Amino acid sequence: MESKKSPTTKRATGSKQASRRKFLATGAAAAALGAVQTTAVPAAGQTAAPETKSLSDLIAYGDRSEYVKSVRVAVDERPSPDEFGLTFHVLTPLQDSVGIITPSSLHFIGTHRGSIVPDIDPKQHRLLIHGMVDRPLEFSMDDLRRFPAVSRVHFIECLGNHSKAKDKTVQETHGLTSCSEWTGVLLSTLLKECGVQKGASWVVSEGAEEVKGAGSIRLAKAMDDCIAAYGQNGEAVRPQQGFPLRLVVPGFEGIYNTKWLRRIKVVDRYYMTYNDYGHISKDEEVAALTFQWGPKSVITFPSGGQTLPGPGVYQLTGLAWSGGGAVRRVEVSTDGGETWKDAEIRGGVHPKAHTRFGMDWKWDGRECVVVSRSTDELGQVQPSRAELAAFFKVPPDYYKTHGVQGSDNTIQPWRVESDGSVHNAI
Ligand SMILES: Nc1nc2c(c(=O)[nH]1)N[C@H]1C(S)=C(S)[C@@H](COP(=O)(O)O)O[C@H]1N2
Ligand SMILES: [Mo]
Repeated sequence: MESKKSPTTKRATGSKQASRRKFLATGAAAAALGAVQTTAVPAAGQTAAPETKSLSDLIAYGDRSEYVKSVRVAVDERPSPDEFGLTFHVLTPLQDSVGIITPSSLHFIGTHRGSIVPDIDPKQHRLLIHGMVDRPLEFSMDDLRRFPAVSRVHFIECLGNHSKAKDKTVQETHGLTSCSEWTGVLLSTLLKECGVQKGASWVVSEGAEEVKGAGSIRLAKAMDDCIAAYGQNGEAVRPQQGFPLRLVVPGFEGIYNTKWLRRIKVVDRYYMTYNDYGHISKDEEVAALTFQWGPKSVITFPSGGQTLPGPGVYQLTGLAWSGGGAVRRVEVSTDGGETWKDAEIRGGVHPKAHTRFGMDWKWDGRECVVVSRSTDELGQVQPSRAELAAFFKVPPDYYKTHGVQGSDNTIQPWRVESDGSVHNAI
């Protein structure tokens, strides 16, 4: 139904009027058939518009309960969609998450320079693989489905996922990461089909939209666990996530996960692309930090903006993940990092995927600071802001007032006040 479609999938000009006309037309038709009146959940920056759904629509594609209101919000620096229909970063409501899978409709949206989601007909879509290969090949979506598929659970996280002192909720501090089951063909399968030539060492991937999403990854990574994905959580990849085809580069910074994937070129060196602005640094230590995510975790309950009704037993819970592989251990401290206790892993543990942890927690009603820290299968341990400061040889309090360089995988503290309110305690 047109009125339900994300505004970002429409062209910038004339779309408002056209959709309004269509909305009025379908509304009248549905009313004549005795339709059920429901209210759409407002997207960020929009006001709720009444929406009419026919009974057959409600059967055809399910809606969530009208009592469930969890929504994505745009980052406060940039409204989305803006007056030109461009979408910038949009945050997943992690505070409401359960389990490890992000519903596709709540997956964060990351666009480097803002984009209008391209409206791609999968029948017309092609993936070209060329460059240093024996046989350059063009794959239709039907061609891709003739190769063996894999389904794997992986997180995607934007480099911009920085926790700042001004951020109030876990959606604001950590909402630029989400986790889906991705289905598609391993990139290695397709590259082998084309025959990678000797001397090739990098691949460049390109998306189909106006602001071309492109990025270079090492051939070794491309041959390892990257997926040309057409499926997300049991159905087609969502338009905002790259329909009909996206690259999933497990564990790497979000920007390498090229959406609306249309071209892969096999090359013998790193290619700078439009996206490299701000993502490459002459400082080698900083540059290294922008590639693969380190171990990370965050407590989603209790977290900023929530309120505990009073002392008593609660389930403290959160998410842990690492670009280095599977999460091996999550420790929790309820005294700001003085003493630590192992949390339980609750649910599936997948490499390079969100992993749910939890523990019974008895709150005595006194002010306290809760923190979590994860360790991955490589033995890497999530650092605190003070540890990061020591590593980079800056004053211990430096990262309370300055942004973290590169990717921010530092420990997130939440302060629970004696009145039960929870606040960001960076
Ligand atoms: N074609 C294209 N691919 C893209 C982008 C883009 O703007 N265009 N944004 C990248 C960035 S910066 C991130 S963080 C991830 C976000 O993926 P998501 O929107 O599915 O969450 O997609 C990456 N792939
Ligand atoms: Mo990103």
